Amino acid sequence: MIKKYKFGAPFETGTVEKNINCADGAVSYFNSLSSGVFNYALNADDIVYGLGEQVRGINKRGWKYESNCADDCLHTECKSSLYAAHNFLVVDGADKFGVFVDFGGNVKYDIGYENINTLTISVSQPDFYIYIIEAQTAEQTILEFRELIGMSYIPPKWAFGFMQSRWGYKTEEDIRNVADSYKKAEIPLDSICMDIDYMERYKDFTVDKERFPDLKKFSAEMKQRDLHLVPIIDAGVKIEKGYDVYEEGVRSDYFCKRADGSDFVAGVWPGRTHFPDFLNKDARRWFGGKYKILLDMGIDGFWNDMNEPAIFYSDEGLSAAFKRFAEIKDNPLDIDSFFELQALFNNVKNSPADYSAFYHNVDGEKIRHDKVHNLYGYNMTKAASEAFPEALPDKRILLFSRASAIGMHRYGGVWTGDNSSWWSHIALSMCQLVNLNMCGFLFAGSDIGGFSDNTTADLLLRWTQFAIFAPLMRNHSAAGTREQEYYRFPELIDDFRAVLKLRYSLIPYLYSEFMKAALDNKLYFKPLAFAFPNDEIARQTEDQIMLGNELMLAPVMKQNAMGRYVYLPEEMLLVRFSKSGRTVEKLSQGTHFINVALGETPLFIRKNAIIPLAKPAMSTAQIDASELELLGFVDGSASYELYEDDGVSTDYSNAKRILFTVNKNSLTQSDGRTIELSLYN
Ligand code: MIG
Repeated sequence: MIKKYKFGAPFETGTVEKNINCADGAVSYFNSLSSGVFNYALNADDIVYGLGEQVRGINKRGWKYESNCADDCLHTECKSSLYAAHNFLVVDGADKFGVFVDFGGNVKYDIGYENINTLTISVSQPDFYIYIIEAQTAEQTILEFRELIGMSYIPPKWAFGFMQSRWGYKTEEDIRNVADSYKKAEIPLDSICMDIDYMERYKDFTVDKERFPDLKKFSAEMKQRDLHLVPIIDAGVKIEKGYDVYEEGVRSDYFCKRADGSDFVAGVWPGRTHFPDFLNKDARRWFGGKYKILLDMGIDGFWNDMNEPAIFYSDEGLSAAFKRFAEIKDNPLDIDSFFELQALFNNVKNSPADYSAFYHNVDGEKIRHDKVHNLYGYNMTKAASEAFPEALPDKRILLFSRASAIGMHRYGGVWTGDNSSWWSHIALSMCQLVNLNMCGFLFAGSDIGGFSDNTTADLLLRWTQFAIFAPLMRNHSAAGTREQEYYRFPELIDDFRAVLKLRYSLIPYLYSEFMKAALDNKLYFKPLAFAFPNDEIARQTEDQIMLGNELMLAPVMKQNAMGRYVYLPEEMLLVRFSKSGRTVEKLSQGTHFINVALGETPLFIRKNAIIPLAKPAMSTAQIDASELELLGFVDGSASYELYEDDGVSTDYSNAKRILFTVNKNSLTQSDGRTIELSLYN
């Protein structure tokens, strides 16, 4: 059951797709303290899920969070907001309900911080909607919410292949080298990302002629090798005379404006830029149409960056800082003025003052940015997504974004931004992916190996052993850090090859799970608590998660650990995959210490469950699903529904769903393809 409450005159965010009548009276479950502030008394054992891409655990209790899309590259526990604003929470206890705050500005969530027993939601403006979703279980609540917000974005099938990226590939030759090195290492690969250096002076929709003399030809050369190029698009448009995107935007009033009507200036990678007004539908159409420039060169995937939007500096911020600097520079420095001096230019970045200094034009209405701040990246991605069908009808285009709000889940996926090469960030990515799923973001992944800081071979390997299960699987790193393509680590190359091959063997399964999650409204990843709601230990487990109905993942996430404790809510089959093949072991319900050597990927299969495995291939296009192995733990009967389609068209009605059923040791239902059975009991 869903109840909708209206406060003031809300801005229509476009997040909710279903029309629901507004309810009268107070918001269920909550006490309203003052305008926009709602309290809920938590019981000691309530779990609070949600908030999508955030810091900390799967259970969000014990911290205060904020919806405030921010370009922040230090993802530590003390932060309150990263790049996204996912205003959906689920309380799972004696009460079971979801709450969604439909609002584009700042929302604060104190989930047992000030008072360990109180959940407080504070909406920064008086105009918003709140939805309360009630169902029998927490999972059901989430699925009802997902129905409310519409179907999740579906990428092309090749996007489930491995993606290599690095901020530092500058030329065609750099990229060709990456492709060649992967080929030589016999490690599968489907795409290579192009970071900001492909552009001419960081200008959107331009290609640097020296570095990429003929991108169309180059992308065709890569396609020949089953490789897709995925360029980055930044939000800010460089101010430069003669640059058509800039000139058109100025001429048509498509940029965000200051209060006085002039175009707002933000310093980002290209230097001084204007921000396209993605909340203006005409500007959206215009900017989205520009992606065609690259689509026409054979590009079929993009990542949208800097769309919180990130602001390194504004004209106003810089001059205020210079002015203050002039005032204090001749004063004798005491400790306070020293710190003021030190902070002066740092604070110019992403400053709140700037976010309330520019305006959007929404159907003629002027709206101050801070009131809709969290909808900016969402609408940038929507702009691209809505324009794709015009350029390429009926074709799926890969699209993922850094900033997002719920609603954007219909238009693109997300990556979790600039994480670090820290062991704790494997675990963080796991928690983020689970909560992202609840908010509709199924196509998601984190920079494998870590973006900032230097990775190590073992970190990269352990991280990959988890990340092969994420829909978006990308190794990406920052300029200046240790190079972390898999072939850079010859000592472990056979292990990397084995884990990547495992990813490709799993693609028929992963793709089926993803497509069923999107089309049939299911979760891809979920916490153990959803599969075993009455199991107290399962409810508290945050370092193991479920994938589909078949698998439990329990990766090793600690350095130098050659194993880990695993909790099994029921008997399961442990399969360890490595370069020397695989071993299989039945484990009883309870806690076990399992040995997991550095090169081993552990996987748990539930009882009476089977998964399909293909022979490994060097690209998704080469996966031959006419021969499959069914690997399972079966002492009665088990079945699996495989989903297959052409992987590129947006018409899913021609997809095939094939049910495989096994009984003890024999296949009782199939579609006639070659099946090898590996069933254990
Ligand atoms: O200010 O384009 O999160 O993935 O490599 C940094 C350079 C800008 C941030 C993105 C990251 C990307 C980087 N970008």
